Amino acid sequence: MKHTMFAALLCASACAQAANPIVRDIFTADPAALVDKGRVYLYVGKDDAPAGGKDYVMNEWRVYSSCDMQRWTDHGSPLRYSTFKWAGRDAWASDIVRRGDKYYFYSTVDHATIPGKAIGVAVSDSPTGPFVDALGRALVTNDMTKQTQILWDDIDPAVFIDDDGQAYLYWGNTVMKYAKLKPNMIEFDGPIQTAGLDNFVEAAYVHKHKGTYYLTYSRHFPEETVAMRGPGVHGPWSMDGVIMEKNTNVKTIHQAIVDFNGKSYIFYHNGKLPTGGEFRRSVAVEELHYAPDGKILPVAQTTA
Ligand code: FUB
Repeated sequence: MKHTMFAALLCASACAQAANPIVRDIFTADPAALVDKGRVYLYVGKDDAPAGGKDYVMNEWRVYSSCDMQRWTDHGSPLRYSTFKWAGRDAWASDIVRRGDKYYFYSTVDHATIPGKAIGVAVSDSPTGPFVDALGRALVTNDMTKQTQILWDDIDPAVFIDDDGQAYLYWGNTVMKYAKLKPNMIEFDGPIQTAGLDNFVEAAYVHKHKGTYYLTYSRHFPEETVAMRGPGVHGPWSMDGVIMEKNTNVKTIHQAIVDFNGKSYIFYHNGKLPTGGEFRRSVAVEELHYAPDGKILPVAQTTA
């Protein structure tokens, strides 16, 4: 009850504007979303590349929240790549979940001493941070024992807690990987498994809606978002097809899907702000609809 009243008060005093792109004063990418105590929290990476830049410049994550998906409150930066002392650069894609009274933030960074991308986990008592490194080392790093080094395959973590309380982390580039998490949320419980998926590139994301499990991900490059359905967290997954077409001036798209106040939403990014593009992206959101048989219906991008 206390939470509801607090949320209502916050809602009444909310700020910022509606419509897409959600954030217009900076470039934002790789949305992650969390519904908590009557608000939806949106986590983004900040795209800091200059106009005409040739690569990502991403140093921090930012968090926004809303009670109505229209008015967004800017909560600033809850952590940077340097929150992980072992990281060298790159605040890439992330995901977040609440377990008990703690918030666990899984994030892609570049490892300072092990070549390639790595996944860290940070923890906070609040969805708006500040977050601290929960493990003091990476949860996932490049496997240096392999003859062929793939430096990009440990990116884009997505966390999912099943109804029985078991948590899973999904991630990967080219091959989707996943593993059980221990109840402490900062260690794996068992082996890392892989799944062969049609032209999988990145942005694996598992959610459950009305009893059905959904795996969405970015397929091909430039990327389109596709959806699969399955009976559980391990699949088997069956392909429903494209739910969002590729962007025109950005090759990536990176989705996150949540239910909030009786509706479903898909967050993603495009390059629709003026001077936007490949390394200057913008996060947007659309309402998502399911067919009576549970299939996710294709959704078009909208602007203001
Ligand atoms: O933002 C850097 C990378 O681009 C992310 O990790 C991918 O999902 C793609 O959006």
